[in-house]
Amino acid sequence: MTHPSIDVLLSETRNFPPSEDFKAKANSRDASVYETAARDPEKFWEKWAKELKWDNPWKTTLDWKPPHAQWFKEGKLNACVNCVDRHVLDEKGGEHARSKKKALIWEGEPGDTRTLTYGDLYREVNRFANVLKKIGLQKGDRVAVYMPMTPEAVIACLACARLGLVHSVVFGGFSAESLRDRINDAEARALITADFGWRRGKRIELKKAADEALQGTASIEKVIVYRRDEKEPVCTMKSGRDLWWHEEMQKAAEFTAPVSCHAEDMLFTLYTSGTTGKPKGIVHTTGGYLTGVYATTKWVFDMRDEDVYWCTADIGWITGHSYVIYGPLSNGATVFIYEGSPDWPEKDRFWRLIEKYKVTIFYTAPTAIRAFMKWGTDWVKRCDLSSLRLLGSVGEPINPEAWIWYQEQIGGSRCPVVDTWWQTETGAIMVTPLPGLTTTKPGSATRAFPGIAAEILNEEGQIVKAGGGFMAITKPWPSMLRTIFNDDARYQQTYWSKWQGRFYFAGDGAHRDEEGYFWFMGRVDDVMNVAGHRIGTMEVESALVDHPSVAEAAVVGKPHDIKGQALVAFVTVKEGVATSAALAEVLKQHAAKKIGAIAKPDDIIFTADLPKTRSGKIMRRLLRDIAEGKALGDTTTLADAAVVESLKQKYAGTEE
Ligand code: 7RM
Repeated sequence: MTHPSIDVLLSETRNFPPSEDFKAKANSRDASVYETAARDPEKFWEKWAKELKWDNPWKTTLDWKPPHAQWFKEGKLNACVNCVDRHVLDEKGGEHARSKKKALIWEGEPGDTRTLTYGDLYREVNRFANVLKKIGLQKGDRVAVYMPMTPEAVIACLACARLGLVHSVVFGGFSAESLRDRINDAEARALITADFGWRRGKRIELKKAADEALQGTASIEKVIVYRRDEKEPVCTMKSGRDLWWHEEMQKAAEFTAPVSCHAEDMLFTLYTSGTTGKPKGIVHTTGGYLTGVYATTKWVFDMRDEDVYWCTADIGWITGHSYVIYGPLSNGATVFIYEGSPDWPEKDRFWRLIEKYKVTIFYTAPTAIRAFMKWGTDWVKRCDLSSLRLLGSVGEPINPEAWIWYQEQIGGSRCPVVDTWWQTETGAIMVTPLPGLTTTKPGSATRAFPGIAAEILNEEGQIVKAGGGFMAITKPWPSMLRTIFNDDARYQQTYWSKWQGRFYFAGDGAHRDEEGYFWFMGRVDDVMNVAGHRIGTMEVESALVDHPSVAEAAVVGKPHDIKGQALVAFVTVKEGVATSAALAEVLKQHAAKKIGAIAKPDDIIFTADLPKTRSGKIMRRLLRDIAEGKALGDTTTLADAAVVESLKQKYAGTEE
């Protein structure tokens, strides 16, 4: 798929106003909120923050010393209390009605199931917090989490939050080396992992990867290992370092007092790809983050007590943090989580799950939607999806065709579709329809959430009212990243240098139509988006260059029908190395081994030279044009124009 051009997008005439029924009952029904929030965003956010449970009130809503924000700074609260205790204990310490409500409904890939009420979750989290406390962890310590999608992944994060420990979740699909780098950067003292998880019928041996990672880390003192299947634990344990989750839980105390945290205490760090080789630890703090995810969950997903909500993201990504854990649980919602792949054992697995658990709200990524489209509607039609009442999309631009398919085939033309734009850095949804208020247009994420100052700016930082430019946020918002872990200079450079500290630079290109709706066009930097996952050009290049045969590599994204983008690597080999299809395969595997399967290039193109400027910079733009099969743009700055021509011919030769 080539994402439609802006001209095609803007000629989209279909639009979908909210139904009368939805409008009448929606959590957000008053359109004047956009204006009132814009007039006084601090007041708007303060109102939301007051819906959370605080131990101490704040005095200053916002302290803004660009580019550093502090929200609710004198306030104290605990994120775990807000997600769990508050639904279990009432104000007087008695039992809250929600304690018997389902908090987590889980299904593992092989079909094993578990349900935890809020009361159950409270007990598990308390016990596990005690386990963490007993190994000597203290407020502010970092804890790495490398888990399959099980209730224990959620419990691990919440137990950290209960003690003021900073979790650093590493996606289970990342390699041992990626895990090692993240542990080292965060200087994590403990690692929480599992012996294995299931994916497409295969065991993903997390502990084995963890053991490999730990050979290169000095900071980890203890490893807690969750046993995924008691009948067949599959790992070795290192005595003195490794502890079994289930054994420690048996010995742990029933109650662990929550640690009252400052609003600006770190809640977690999460690594994300940028334009340079090393992923950066995005820092989120407690009060503002929780306020942002709480508010957006309630309004964007229209969350209600009777909903069964399913966000398909893994907790290894920000979507899992904000919209599997903190947003829905702070709302007291019932959250469904599934461990495995959508096509296992059959391509109807998701629809069977929706039918079985009567899921009402479903949130997934365009890449998944495009795969479902390709698999065909027969898989969908055999399941009863009538429980659904709202659909969400996130992670990359959604093409109108996929949007319409989603709305018709999955939503039965009955459910509003919310296309939500946001980032690891923004913490919470920033641009989105409000399902009871916004008339949607397929392919547009529509408007900024109330209280969010989103604009398109030109190179000079002037507002583009209608037209194209750079996506920017012009005022601080509660859930914004506070810095990059241990690298504030990089924080300032990456997000705030483009317009001299005045506005937040998101790295996305976008367009605004006459009505002010946003249309996102993809990244404008060297970050690629493969199947909704962010991956840096330089990260993959470093992985390739690490191979002994490779002299130089340049990686670009090319349009892909399902994944949105796929990776193409242009590689020059070292003197004396013979290129072959076998070597290409070896290099693909090498990238996957170094980073994780998401970093595996689809194509490797060997070339004697890479197109460079006279100052020696690789011209990725030209490589992108070649990979996209486009006419070549301006080549006048090239040191050697012949390189490009021969590459172009070579690339054409690889296409079938
Ligand atoms: C939530 C998440 C962020 C990047 C972002 C965009 C792209 C995300 C949308 C989107 C168009 C959307 N965080 N992106 N959502 N593009 N429409 N609704 O994905 O940090 O992993 O990625 O993803 O390019 O900058 S992320």
